[in-house]
Amino acid sequence: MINVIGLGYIGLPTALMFAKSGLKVVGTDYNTDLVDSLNEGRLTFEEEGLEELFTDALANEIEFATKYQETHTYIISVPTPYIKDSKKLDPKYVISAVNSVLDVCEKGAALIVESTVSPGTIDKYVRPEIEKRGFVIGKDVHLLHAPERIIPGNMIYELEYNSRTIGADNLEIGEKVKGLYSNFCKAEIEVTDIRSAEMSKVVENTYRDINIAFANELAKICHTDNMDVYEIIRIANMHPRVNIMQPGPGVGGHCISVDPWFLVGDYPDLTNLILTARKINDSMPRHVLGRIRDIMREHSIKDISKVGLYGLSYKENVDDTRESPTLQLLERMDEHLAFGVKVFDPFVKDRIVDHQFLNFEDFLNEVEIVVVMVGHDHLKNNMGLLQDKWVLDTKNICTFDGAYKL
Ligand code: SAJ
Repeated sequence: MINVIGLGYIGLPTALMFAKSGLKVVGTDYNTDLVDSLNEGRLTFEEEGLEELFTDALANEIEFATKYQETHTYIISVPTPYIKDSKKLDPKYVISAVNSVLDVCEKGAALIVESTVSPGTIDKYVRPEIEKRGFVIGKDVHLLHAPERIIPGNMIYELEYNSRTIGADNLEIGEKVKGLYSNFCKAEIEVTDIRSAEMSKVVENTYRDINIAFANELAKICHTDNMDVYEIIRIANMHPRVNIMQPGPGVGGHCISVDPWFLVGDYPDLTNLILTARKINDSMPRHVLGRIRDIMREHSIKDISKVGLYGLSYKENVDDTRESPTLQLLERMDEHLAFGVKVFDPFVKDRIVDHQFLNFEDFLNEVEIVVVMVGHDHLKNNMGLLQDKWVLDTKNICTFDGAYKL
């Protein structure tokens, strides 16, 4: 039996995939409401293909509990936040999960940490914690790191078809755990040491952050001299060795906007490029604010409550609002300015900010300027409704003439 610890955006789909592949799975989370909801057959977030996967896993008798199970395989997928001031990872949830596992696990159990951690975290915090409890690693328990690579919006497909990395203390246990993931993962699985697995995961997300920062910097340059950044990127990308990403209102989510800070926090003297990229991406909400002010001035709109932000999630077609550019923008607006600005997101069904509308047409009725912060399909399918508004399109999705760009 596999006990998956943490039933959030990564842990839940992973647990469901193992169950679908025919293994006995219990998913554990300390959040009673979440566990109750899953036991009553209700999913806790939206994701393409998740409903079907949930149905298949239920048919294979997956269970959900708040208690850790006595077994030989644990997958730990708990949050790894970073401490805002020091930019370092806070390992408290991983440590607490590992301790709870040690309370119940069978001799020789595999503890597989899936949560993204900063390079060195396992040696620095997890290993000593296990040893402190009197367990011999490699004999009483095995410690592994198997970072996930799935992208929200395409998670279920990517669980099956993305290659993966497994970090282990020795090849034998690494190969065993590779065999376990092969139950559902059809792509290559690379076994390496734990430190390399930690580092490669953080490097992957940092690479993407730096490339988005380049696109965002280009957007600012092009705006200054009235050039079309999208046309320039399109043409440049026709070169066989150029692949520039898309500019946007900022970089959100719990991965790309967080992981590079682990490197900056640990290697402050060696991370000029990484830090600059972070700063550029973090500056985008402010750039959007400047563009909103330009448009208000141009059309003599003085009342900020006539501005509507479309999109609260961190990217298209997901309901996850963690570190979202819209929340960053609202934070950056001083109190006076934030007062009255309207917000709508079809995926965010609870009110989480002031002046948030739950109905698109009510939202549109209140505003003269619509700022497209997220390119949800919902908006792409309702473009016609924007025709009589001034539109600032930070995602380059508007199909009509006259929308303002970043
Ligand atoms: N974004 C841009 N321009 C782009 C692409 C993205 O501005 O061209 C923005 C998005 O709008 C969003 C942010 O970047 O605000 C991050 O979104 P994303 O789609 O790039 O990535 P995530 O955070 O959803 O998922 C990433 C993925 N990592 C990589 O592609 C290297 C995913 O594979 C990881 O599993 C995930 O982080 C994670 O959990 O670490």
